[in-house]
Amino acid sequence: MNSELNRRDFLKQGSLTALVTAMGSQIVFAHHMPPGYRPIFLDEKDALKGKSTEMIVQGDKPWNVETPVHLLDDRVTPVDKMFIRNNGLVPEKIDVANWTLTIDGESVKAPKTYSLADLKKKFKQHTYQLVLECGGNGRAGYQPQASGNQWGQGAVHCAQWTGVRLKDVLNDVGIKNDAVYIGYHGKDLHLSRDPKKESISRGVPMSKAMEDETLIAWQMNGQDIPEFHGYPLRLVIGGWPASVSGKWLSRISVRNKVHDGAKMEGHSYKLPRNPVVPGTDIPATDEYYKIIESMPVKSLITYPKTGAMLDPGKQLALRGHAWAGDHAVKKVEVSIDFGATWKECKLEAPVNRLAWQHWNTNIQFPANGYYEIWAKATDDKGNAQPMLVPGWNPGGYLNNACERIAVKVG
Ligand SMILES: Nc1nc2c(c(=O)[nH]1)N[C@H]1C(S)=C(S)[C@@H](COP(=O)(O)O)O[C@H]1N2
Ligand SMILES: [Mo]
Repeated sequence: MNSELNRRDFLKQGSLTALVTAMGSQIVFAHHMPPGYRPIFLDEKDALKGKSTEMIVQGDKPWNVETPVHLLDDRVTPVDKMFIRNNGLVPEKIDVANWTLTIDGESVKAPKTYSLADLKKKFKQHTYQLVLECGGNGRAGYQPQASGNQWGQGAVHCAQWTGVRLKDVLNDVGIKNDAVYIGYHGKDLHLSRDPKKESISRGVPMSKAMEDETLIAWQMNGQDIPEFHGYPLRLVIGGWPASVSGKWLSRISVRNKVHDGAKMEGHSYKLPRNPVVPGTDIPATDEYYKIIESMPVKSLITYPKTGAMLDPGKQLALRGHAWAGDHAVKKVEVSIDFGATWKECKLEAPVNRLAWQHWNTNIQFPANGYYEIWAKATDDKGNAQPMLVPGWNPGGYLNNACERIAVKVG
C-alpha cells in the first residue's frame, strides 16, 4: 500500500493504526490529540514556501495563489513572485530518475516513451521567455460575479523556460496526416484522490503545438522547475491561456479530433460566440461557445504600487509590461486625466516572440492632489484594451480592461 491509500483510509476510518502507518512513526501523545485532529504532517504541501509574503491566497485546496501587480515589476518573473494555479494536488512522490514522457494518441505512427535523459540528449535545447496568463485572470472585475477564482490582475508571469521543442519530439515520433490536436496529461492528483480521474488535461491545435516556442521544459529561470510549477517536466505554450501549459507532464496524446480531456468540456476556457446578457447562461455546446486561443492585448503598471504617495514637484518614472497573446504590442499609452488625453510611452521589443514587452514613461503632475493613472496597450492588429470590463461571460474569462492605479502627489 502506498501512503496515498493509507491517508485515504485514515480519513475514512479515523483509525489510529491507519494514521500511524501513514505517518511512519508512533504519535507519542496520541491520547492527548483532540478527536478528528489532523496532524500537520499530513497537510498538503505548502505552496507558500519560498513565495513572497505579499502573495494573495485564493485557496489552498487546491492551491491558488495570486501575485499583487506591483510584485510583477521584474523583467523575468522570479519564482517567489509567480502565481500558482492548481486544479488538483501536487504529485506527492516525484521519481525524477524514472520520470518518462510518452507520446501516444490516434495520430502517432507508434507510441514512444522518452526518459528525461533521452529528451536532454536527443534534441536541441532552446530557451524562451514566455507569458503564461490564466484565462480567468481579471475575473474579479466581472459583475455579476462569475464562478471560479476571483483573480485580480496578478495571475500572469513571464519566466524563462528551457527545454526542447515539442515539434522536434513529435517529428521524431512520427505523426499521421490526420493529426489535429495535442492533449497533455500530468501527474497531479484529482482533488477526490481517485487515480482514474484527471484534474485537468487540455491541449492546442497542431499549428500551435508545432510553433518554435512551444517547449517541453525542465528548467525555469535557469534552475529545475519548482515543484508547484510542474517539476520535473512541463509543457510550456506562451500566449494562450496558461491552462494549456501542462505541469508534471507525463504524456502527450496526438489526437485526430479536438482533445476531449478534463477542462475541455462544458464552457471551461471557452467564450460565447455572441454576447450574452450578464448573469445568464447559454447551452454549453459548440454552437454557442468557442475555445479560447490567443489571449487578448493587456498591460500592467508595475511601478509605482497603487496607493503610492509621491513627492510634490518630482517627475514620476512609471513602468510596466504589455503583451498580446500570439501578437506583438505596438503601442502603450497612459492617462492621468481619466482618459481625456493620452501620452504614448517608450515601448521595448520583446526578447523573443511571446514574451512580454516593457514600457516606461515620465509623468509630471500639474498640481498636488489625487490622480488615477490608466494604461492602455494596442496590439499590432490595432486591437486596444477596452476602458471598461469587456463582454461578461459565464466563465469570467479574458478581462483585459485598462489597468488603473491611484496615487497622491504632495
Ligand atoms: N497538470 C496541471 N497542469 C496545469 C494546471 C494543473 O492544475 N495541473 N493548471 C493550469 C492552469 S489553469 C494554469 S493558469 C497554469 C498555472 O501555472 P503556474 O501554477 O505555474 O503559474 O498551469 C496550468 N497547468
Ligand atoms: Mo488557469
